[in-house]
Amino acid sequence: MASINDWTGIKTEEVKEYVEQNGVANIDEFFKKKLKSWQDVEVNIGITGDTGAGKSSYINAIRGFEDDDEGAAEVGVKETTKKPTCYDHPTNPKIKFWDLPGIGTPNYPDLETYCKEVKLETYDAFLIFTSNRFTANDQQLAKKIRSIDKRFFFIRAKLMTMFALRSVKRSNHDPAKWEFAKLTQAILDALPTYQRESLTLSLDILTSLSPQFLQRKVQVLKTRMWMVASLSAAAAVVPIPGVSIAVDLGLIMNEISFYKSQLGLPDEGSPRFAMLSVSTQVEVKALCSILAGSVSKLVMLIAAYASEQAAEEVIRLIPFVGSLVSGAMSFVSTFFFLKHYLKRMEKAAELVIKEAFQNLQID
Ligand SMILES: Nc1nc2c(ncn2[C@@H]2O[C@H](COP(=O)(O)OP(=O)(O)OP(=O)(O)O)[C@@H](O)[C@H]2O)c(=O)[nH]1
Ligand SMILES: [Mg+2]
Repeated sequence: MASINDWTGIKTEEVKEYVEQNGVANIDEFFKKKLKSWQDVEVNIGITGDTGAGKSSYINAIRGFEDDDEGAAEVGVKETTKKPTCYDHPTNPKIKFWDLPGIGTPNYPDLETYCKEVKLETYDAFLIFTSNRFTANDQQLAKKIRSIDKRFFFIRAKLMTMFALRSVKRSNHDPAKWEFAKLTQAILDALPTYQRESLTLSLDILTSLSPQFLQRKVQVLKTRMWMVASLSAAAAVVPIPGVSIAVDLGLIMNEISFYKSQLGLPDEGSPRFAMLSVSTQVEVKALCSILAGSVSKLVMLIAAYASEQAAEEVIRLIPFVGSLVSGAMSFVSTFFFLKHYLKRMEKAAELVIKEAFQNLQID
């Protein structure tokens, strides 16, 4: 069975602090909150750069707006955007694009005034729009952003022929969609870890079906596992017959169901399911069957992952687990069961993506 090296993403400092202050009595509340916290994360992206570089046009393009549509950002040849304006990401309202005024205009003649007026430090990451060549403003802006410990990347908007992108009909072949998936990944990479992980979970895998994006999801799901296992140990309600452990079955089922939606495994009977090869259908069906299947079967599956040796390692690594009634064995069986199951679901999701691509090419 696994050794200590296999435990990924366990960050015990916060738990330790909590236990020191509150004891273990309500530790389940602590983990429940942590596991849900990704839903509250909002990311503010500052769209900045020289005046006229195409910032507002770009925001319209990725939102699928024509420049003269109602609700579109105002576009123009001369110093058009006067104050920071917020626009939602088209598929994820947790990402806010802030259309900032251009730099180097009468209202914002120098960098210092600009940074102060647009409140540069309030954004989480930046896209710096440049025209054909890098200007002094671009360089100074980049330096300034780095000095406040934020990340940015350059976009040469007009070279990306956004107008061409916009005119293509929306479909799975839509290049705007690919452009957009690339942009989203770049944004993710520019964010601090916690925001990146939270945002990864809030992105819909179907809009950016790609093996890389699947990997990102899986990595984040792995970082939750030790928390789910801790919670299962803390809230253990169902004793497993024949073994002296108990786990929280409802919690485990919820997490598996979360994996299913996060990884985009289609429901049986849905059009996406019907498009899969027979062997992939069988695997997806088998994986999802435990969500509606018999409790005793699930219990036996989980119990198979109990291990004394691993339990000892857990207690060394996360001491509070040892002080819980059902303790380390519950943790271990939950953790390894989830680990094993996520691996299988990841493999199935890879097939789902691969087959979706093949279908696209046949179309
Ligand atoms: N050829 C071409 N022109 C573009 C493109 N994107 C924007 N423009 C034009 O460039 C001008 C400036 O565009 P905006 O999007 O208003 O630029 P901005 O960076 O928001 O400018 P400010 O709000 O003044 O900072 C407009 O006339 C746009 O029509 C592009 O991809 N190609
Ligand atoms: Mg503008």
